[in-house]
Amino acid sequence: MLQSFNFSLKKLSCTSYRFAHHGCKVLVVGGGTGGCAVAAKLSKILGKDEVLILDPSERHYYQPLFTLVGAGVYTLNDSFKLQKNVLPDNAKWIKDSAAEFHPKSNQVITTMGHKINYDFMLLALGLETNYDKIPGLLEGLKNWSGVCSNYSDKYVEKTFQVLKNFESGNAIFTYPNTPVKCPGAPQKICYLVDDYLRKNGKRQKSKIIYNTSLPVIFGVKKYADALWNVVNSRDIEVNLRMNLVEVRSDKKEAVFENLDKPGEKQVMEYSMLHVTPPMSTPYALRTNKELSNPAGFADVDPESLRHITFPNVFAIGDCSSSPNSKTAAAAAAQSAVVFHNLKAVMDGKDVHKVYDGYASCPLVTGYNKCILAEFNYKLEPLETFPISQDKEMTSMYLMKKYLMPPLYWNLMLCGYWNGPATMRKLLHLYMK
Ligand code: FAD
Ligand code: UQ1
Repeated sequence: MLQSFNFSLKKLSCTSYRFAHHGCKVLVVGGGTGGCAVAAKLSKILGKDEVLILDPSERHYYQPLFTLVGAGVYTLNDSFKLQKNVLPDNAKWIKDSAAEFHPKSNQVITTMGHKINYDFMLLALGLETNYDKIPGLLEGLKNWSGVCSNYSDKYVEKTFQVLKNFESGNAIFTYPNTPVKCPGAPQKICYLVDDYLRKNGKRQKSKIIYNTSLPVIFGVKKYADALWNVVNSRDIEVNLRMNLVEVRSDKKEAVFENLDKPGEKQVMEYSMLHVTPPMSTPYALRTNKELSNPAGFADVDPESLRHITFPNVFAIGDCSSSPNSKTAAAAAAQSAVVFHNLKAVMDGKDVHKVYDGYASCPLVTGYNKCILAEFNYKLEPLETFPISQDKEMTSMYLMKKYLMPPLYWNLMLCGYWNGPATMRKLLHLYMK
C-alpha cells in the first residue's frame, strides 16, 4: 500500500498555479508542542524539505506558562516565540490550516484551497477552546466584568488585572464538561488567587469556590488526597459535578447546572469568575469520521499511537484518542514513541515502541509551592524524583518557573526531550 504513493507527488510544489499542489514524505498537521518536537526529530534524519508542517499560527505559545501569566508572575510576551524561529530549519512550513482530510488518497486540502499529498502524516492539531458555547461568556470576557480565563492568549492577561482589582466577594473557578488540556490548570489559578488575596489582606473579605464538572478533584488518588488537604486547609469550597452553563455579566452572575440532577440550576454571584472553557479537537479533524473516533479525537492505538485504520498516519498530543491526561509532558513522552514507530513503518518494519500513558501536571498551589503529579495510563503515580511527590514543594515550583521554559524551547522543540523517563530510572537506581 505504501509503495503506491512513493512515486507520486513527493516534493512536487507547483506554486505558479492559483492553488498550489505540494508533496512531501511526512506531513505534520499542527506545529505546536507535539508536532514541532516530532518534526525536529524527523527532519534531522530525512533531510531538507522532506517534512512539511502545516500550521496557520504566527506565534508558538508555551501554554504551560499561561498559569503564571494569569497570576502576574510572567507576561504574555514571555510565553511565545515566532513560529518561524521555532520550527526546524530542515522542515518546510506552510502557513495555512487543514480544512479537509482525505486519508484514503493521502491528501489534505487547506483552507486556502491548496492540496498536499503525503506518504506519512502526523496529526498534531491540539484542542481548541470553545468560549462561544457558553451563553454570555464571550461578552463577559470582552467587557470589564471580572470574567477571565487563562486558557487563551486573548484573555490570560485579564486574569491578573481582575485579581489586582478584586476587593471582596466570590472568586469562582470553573471546569467544563468536556476533555481539557492540562486538567490541573483550572485549580492551579484558584490556589494562586487564594495566596495572592492572603498576601494582600483581602482573603477575609472573599469566598473562593472551585466548581468542577468532574466527580473528583483529581484523577489520581494520591494527589487527590493531597489536594483535598490543600482546599480544606485554605478554606476553599469545592463543588463537584457543577457545570457552568451561562454567564450574566451585567448582573455578575454565573449559572451552573448540577450534572447529577438534570434540570437543577444554581445561580452564583461573583466578583471574579475564572472560566475554563469547553474544548474540542479542531473542526476539520472532529468532523472527519475516517480519522476520528465518536468523540472527535484521532483514533489511534494507545500504545503505538498509530492510527487504527490508516497505517501511515500517527497522532500526538491533545488531539489523540489515547486516554492520557492532555499535557505537554505527555506529548514529550509520546514524541519518542511516535518518532521510532513512524521510522519503523517507513523502513518497512513493525512498530515496537510503547507509550505507557505518562503525563505530568505541576499543580502549583501558591506563589512558591507546587505538587508535581506524575502518572501513567493506570492512574498510578510514576514519579521522577525519589521522594514522595504528593507534598507541596518550593523546589517543584522553581522547576516549573525557571527550568521548564528553557527545557521546552531549547530541548523539547528541538527534538531532544522525551520526558523524564531516563532521569527517573537513573535517580531511582542511584537512590537504591
Ligand atoms: P498545541 O501545542 O496546542 O498545538 C496545536 C497546533 O495545531 C497549534 O499550533 C495550532 O495552530 C495548530 N492547528 C490547529 N488547528 C489546525 C488545523 N486545522 N490545521 C493545521 N494546524 C492546526 N502541559 C504541561 O505539561 N504542564 C503544564 O503545566 C501545563 N499547563 C497548561 C496550562 C494552560 C493554561 C494550558 C492552556 C495548557 C497547559 N498545558 C500544560 C498543556 C499543554 O500546553 C498542551 O497539552 C500541549 O501544548 C499540547 O500540545 P499539542 O501539540 O497537542 O497542541
Ligand atoms: C515535562 O516533561 C514537560 O514537558 C516539557 C512539562 O511541560 C512543560 C512539565 O510541566 C513537566 C513537569 C515535565 C516533566 C519533567 C520533569 C523534569 C519531571
